[in-house]
Amino acid sequence: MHATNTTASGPSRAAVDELFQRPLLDLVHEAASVHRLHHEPRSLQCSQLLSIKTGGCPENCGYCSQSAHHNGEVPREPLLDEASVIDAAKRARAGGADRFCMGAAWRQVRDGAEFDRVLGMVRGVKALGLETCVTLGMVNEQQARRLADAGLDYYNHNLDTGRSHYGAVVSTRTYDDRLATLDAVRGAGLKTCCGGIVGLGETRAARAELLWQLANLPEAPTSVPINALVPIPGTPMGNLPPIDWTEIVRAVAVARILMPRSVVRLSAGRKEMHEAAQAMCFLAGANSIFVGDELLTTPNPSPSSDAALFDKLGLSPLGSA
Ligand code: SAM
Ligand code: DTB
Ligand code: SF4
Repeated sequence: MHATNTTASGPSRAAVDELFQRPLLDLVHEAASVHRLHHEPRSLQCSQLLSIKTGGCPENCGYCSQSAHHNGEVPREPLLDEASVIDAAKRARAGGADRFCMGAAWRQVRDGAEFDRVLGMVRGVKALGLETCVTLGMVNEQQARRLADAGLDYYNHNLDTGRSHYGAVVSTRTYDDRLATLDAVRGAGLKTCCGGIVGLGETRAARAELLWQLANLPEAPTSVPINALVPIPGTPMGNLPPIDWTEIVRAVAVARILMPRSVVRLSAGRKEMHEAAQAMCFLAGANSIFVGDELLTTPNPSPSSDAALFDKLGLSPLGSA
């Protein structure tokens, strides 16, 4: 099945299912051991997000505040100008972020003045000495090359969930569309940032399927964001019950074991998590977070509460080194 997108060397589905069934503390212990073999366990990669074009998205992702299909859609904002993005990136750098991630509510990149403006933003943010990341929807290899030439380091494009659950989340594009964009991004020599969301009403098996797929891409993503659903009132998934914190820890731990060299980001949903649960995720191998008061359209823990947490846990943001 889908042989072009898998390699023979990755883990089997059965092996991933088995990891998910382990007693939690055994799993966390193994993940922590793997983590310490490959990473400096006290350092934390810190990315800051900015929504550069908000709302009005033609896709119908059931979790998203920016889809034009849902009542829960946030107010629309056109593509920002380059200067205000550079200002925001300077503030992010001053706050200790080491990577600046720009997100646009587009179905796909279209060549033209707006894409040229995004290329200018990438050049400007890179010139500040920050790592750069964008998430712009589907992209072809030629566009990805232009982004790389402008100084882009990472392209974020999530698989969101396992293939079997994908149709319950979005119907305006397919899993194979997502995989094709990831191929284009890789083909252009960009690093991939690719992960998913837990708490979309999926089974543990579908979560295993997502992590199996990520670990079986031709190259494991360099960065793997694990988001917990931030429920948005008025969206199809706005009323789903919150996922138990141990399932988030489990997903982080399995990601760490399956993709030992990748950076695993404890992404959306941290504001709703207890500090102790976040601490267990860091122990289980999460070594990246989003910093700053806002994600794209929803709140994130405040910089002061994060600073207090880093202090309690002995973690150092990369940007402060
Ligand atoms: N439109 C582009 C796309 O879909 O690729 C980029 C922006 S989109 C907001 C980026 C990712 O954020 C999604 O793929 C999803 O994994 C995550 N995300 C969006 N809304 C979320 C929510 N309410 N809770 C958790 N994660 C969310
Ligand atoms: C990712 O995996 N999570 C980020 C980023 N990639 C673009 C987005 C999280 C969005 C959370 C909901 C919001 O703020 O709209
Ligand atoms: Fe659009 Fe991305 Fe939101 Fe889906 S997740 S509706 S593609 S902005």
